Amino acid sequence: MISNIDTYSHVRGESIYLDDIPLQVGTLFAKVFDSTVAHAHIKHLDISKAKNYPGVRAVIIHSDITGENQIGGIIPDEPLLAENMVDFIGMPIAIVVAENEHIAKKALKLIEIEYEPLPIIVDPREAHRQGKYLSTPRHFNLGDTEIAWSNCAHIFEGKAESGGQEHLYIETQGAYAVPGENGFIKVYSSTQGPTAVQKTVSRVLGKPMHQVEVDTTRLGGGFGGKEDQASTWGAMCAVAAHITKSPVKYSLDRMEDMRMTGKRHPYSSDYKIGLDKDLNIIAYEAQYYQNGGAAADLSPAILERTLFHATNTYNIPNVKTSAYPCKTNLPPNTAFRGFGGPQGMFVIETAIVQAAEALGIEPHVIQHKNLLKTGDEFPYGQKVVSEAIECWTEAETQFNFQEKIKSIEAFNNKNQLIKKGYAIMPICFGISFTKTMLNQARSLVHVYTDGSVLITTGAVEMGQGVNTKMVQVAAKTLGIDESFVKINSTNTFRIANTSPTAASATADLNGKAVEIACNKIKERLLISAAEDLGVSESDIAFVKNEIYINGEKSKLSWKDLIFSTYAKRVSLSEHAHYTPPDIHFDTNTEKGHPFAYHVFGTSIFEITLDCIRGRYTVDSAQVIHDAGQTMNEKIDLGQCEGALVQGMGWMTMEELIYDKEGRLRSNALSTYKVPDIYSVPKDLDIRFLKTEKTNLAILQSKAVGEPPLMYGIGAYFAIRNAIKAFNPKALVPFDAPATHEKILLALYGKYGEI
Ligand code: MTE
Ligand code: LUZ
Ligand code: MOS
Repeated sequence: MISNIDTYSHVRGESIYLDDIPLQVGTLFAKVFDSTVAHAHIKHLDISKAKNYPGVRAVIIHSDITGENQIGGIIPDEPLLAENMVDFIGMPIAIVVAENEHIAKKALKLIEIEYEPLPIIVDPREAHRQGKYLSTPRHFNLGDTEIAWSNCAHIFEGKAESGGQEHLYIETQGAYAVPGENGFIKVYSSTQGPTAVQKTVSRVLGKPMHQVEVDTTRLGGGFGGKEDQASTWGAMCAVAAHITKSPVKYSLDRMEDMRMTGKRHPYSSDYKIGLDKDLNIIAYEAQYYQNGGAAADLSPAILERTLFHATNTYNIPNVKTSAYPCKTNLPPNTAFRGFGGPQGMFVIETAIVQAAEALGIEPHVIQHKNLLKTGDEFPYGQKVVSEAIECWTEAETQFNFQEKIKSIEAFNNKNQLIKKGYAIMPICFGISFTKTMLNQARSLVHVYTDGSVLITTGAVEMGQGVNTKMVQVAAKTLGIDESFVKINSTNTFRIANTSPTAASATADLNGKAVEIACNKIKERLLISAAEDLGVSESDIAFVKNEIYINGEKSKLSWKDLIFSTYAKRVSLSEHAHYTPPDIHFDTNTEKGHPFAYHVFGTSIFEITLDCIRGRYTVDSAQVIHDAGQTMNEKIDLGQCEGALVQGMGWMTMEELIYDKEGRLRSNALSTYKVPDIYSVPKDLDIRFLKTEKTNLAILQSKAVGEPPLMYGIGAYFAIRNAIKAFNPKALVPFDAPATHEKILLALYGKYGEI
C-alpha cells in the first residue's frame, strides 16, 4: 500500500492549486456585485461610475452576455447575472473587471442600484403552503401503509429538523480564464466537474464545447460544493476574458464564498412510524420539506437520494414517503457529502428514538431488530446484498457494547451533574449516481518508450486520494512499480464528457476505465513478450517491472519489453470506457436497481455531558466500516475519520442562520463553528469489516467518500441520551444541530416544541 502521492508536495507547500498557477502578463481580476436583498425587482441599475473608474476594464451585466444567460444544470432556472429580478442575497448582478482586485473592490461601491422589494420566503414549509416548488415533488411507495397501520401495536408521529451546512473547503471557489486563438478559451477551474464548467462556459459564450478547454489539477476540498457551483465562476471569468480579450482571474474571498454559494439543504420533516408487538417496524411514512433556495441547481437529484435513503439500513415492508423541493429566497442549495441521504436518515433515526423513549426501551433494541438482511427489498425495488448485521455484530463484540452500556449506567448512577450518553448508528449508502446516465467514465493511458506510464482520467483529486488509487490500479494491472506511473491533471481535452467527481463513485468508475485501458495494452505486450522470449503468452506474467516465465524471472525487463514492442510499431496507448452493468431506474414507477452496491457500517458514540454548562466531550467513536477489500487502508481510514467528524459538525455545532430577510448571519468563521481538533472523539477507532463478499467496486475496494459522514448522526443521539439521563422528562425537540445553547436549554426543560 502506498502513501498518498500528494503527501510530499503537500507538506512542502509545493502542490499546485488555482491560486498557485503563474499568471500571464495582462491578467485582469474580476469581482462580483451581488444583491443585498433577497427578493425584489431591480428598478434601476447604473454602472457608469464604476465603468469610468481608473483601472476598470469592464463592468459586465446580463445584456453583455453573448450566449445564453443561463447556468441551470438540471433545470434552466438560474441566470448567471440577474436580469430584472433578484431572488436571494448574494445573487450576482454585475461583474467588475479591473487591473487588480483592489481597484475592482473600489469600483463595486460605485455601482448604483434601486430595488422594489417583493415578499421573502425562507421557510420551506411556507413555500410548500404556497405551492412554490423547484421541480415536481416525488413519492416512493412500498407495500401498503394504510393496511399496515391497523396491524401496528405502537404508532408514533413527530417532526424533525436538520440544518444546513457550509462546505468550508479550504480553497474557496475560483477560476482563471485565458483566451487563445480563433475564439478558443482555456479555463483553469477549482471544480469537481470540469465538463460542467466546459458546458456552462460554452453555453454563456455561445461557442461549441470544443472551443473550451477546462483544466483542473486538484482542489483544496470540494465536498459537493464544487460539483456544479464551480461553473458560475468559470463562466464569469470566461465571459470577462471574452469581452476584455485578456486573461481574467476570480478567486473568491471567504465571505463572498459563504454569502454567494449554496450549502447543504436544511430539511423540515414529518414522520409516522408503526411497530408490531415484537418491535418490528412494519410501517413508515415521511414527508420531507427540502429548503432548496432560489434555483433548482442539484436539488431534484438530492431530493431523490433522500427518498432512496429514507429507511437507512432497516427492512420496512410498508413505506410511503414524499419529498417536496421547496423554493425559497436563499442561495440555491447544492450537493454536500451524502447528497440528501443524511437528511433522510436523520428522520428515520429520530422516529426510532422517539418510539424507543415512549416505549421505555433503548433505541438499539429497535435498530438491531430491523437491520437489513440479504434478499430484503428497498422501497425502490432493489434487492439488498447486506453487511448490516455483520457490521453491527462486529461492532458489538469488538467494542464490548454491552459492557459499555453497563459502565455508562453505573457512571450515571454515581454522578448527578455529569452524565454520559451513548448511541449506535448503523448506516447504509447506495453507490452510483442515481441518474443512471452519469455512471460512465473514461481513461487515457500512454506508455512511453522508457517504460514510464502517464494516465489521465475524468476523476478530480480533491483530497480524497483518488489520484493515488488510479496510480495503484494502473501499476497493479501492468505489474509495475507505482513510481513508474504518473497521473495528469483532469482536462476536458484529454478526457471528454466527464461525470462530476461525486457520488463517491469516482474511483470505481474511473478506476475500472484505467484497468480496462491497461489490460488492453497488456494484451499487446503479452503477444510481444511471447515473441521475444519464444514462449506462449499463458506462461508469461508481469511482476515488479520484470517479465516472468512460469514463475521464473526472464532476461526481459518491463523497460526492454516496452522498447521492443514500440520497435515493432505496436501502439502503447489506449483510451477506455467503463460503465457499470445492470443499473437502471424508472422514475414513472420509482422502482429499479439504481445502485451498483451498498456500503454498510456501524458506529458507537459515547459522550460525557457537563449538565451545568451544557458542554460535552465526545469520549469515543468506534466504528466497523464496510470498505469491501480496501486497496489503500490509510486513505480509506482518512476518509472515514474526516467524514465522521464532518457529520458530527453538521449534527452538533455548525449552525447556519439565515434571518427572516434571507440574510446569512453566520457569514464568517467567527459566527459559524466547525469541528476542530478538540471536537474529534478522544478515542476514534475505525476498523474495517473483514468480508469475502464480491462487489462491483474497483479491485473490490468499496467507495468510501460519503458513507461515513452519516456515522456523525450518532453524536447527536448520544448527546440526547445524556440529556435524558439528567432530566428524563425534558422535552427535547428533534432539531439538529444540538448546539451547546440548545443542550443547556434542553437540560432544564426550557427548549420547547419546535
Ligand atoms: N475528501 C476530501 N479530503 N475532500 C473532499 O472535498 N469530498 C467528498 C469525499 N471525500 C471530499 C472528500 C465527497 S462529497 C465525495 S462525493 C467524494 O469524496 C468524491 O470522491 P470519490 O468519488 O473519489 O470518493
Ligand atoms: N451527485 C449526483 C451526487 O449528481 N448524483 C448523485 O446521485 C449523487 N450522489 C451523491 C453525491 N453526489
Ligand atoms: Mo459529493 S456530495 O457527491 O460531491
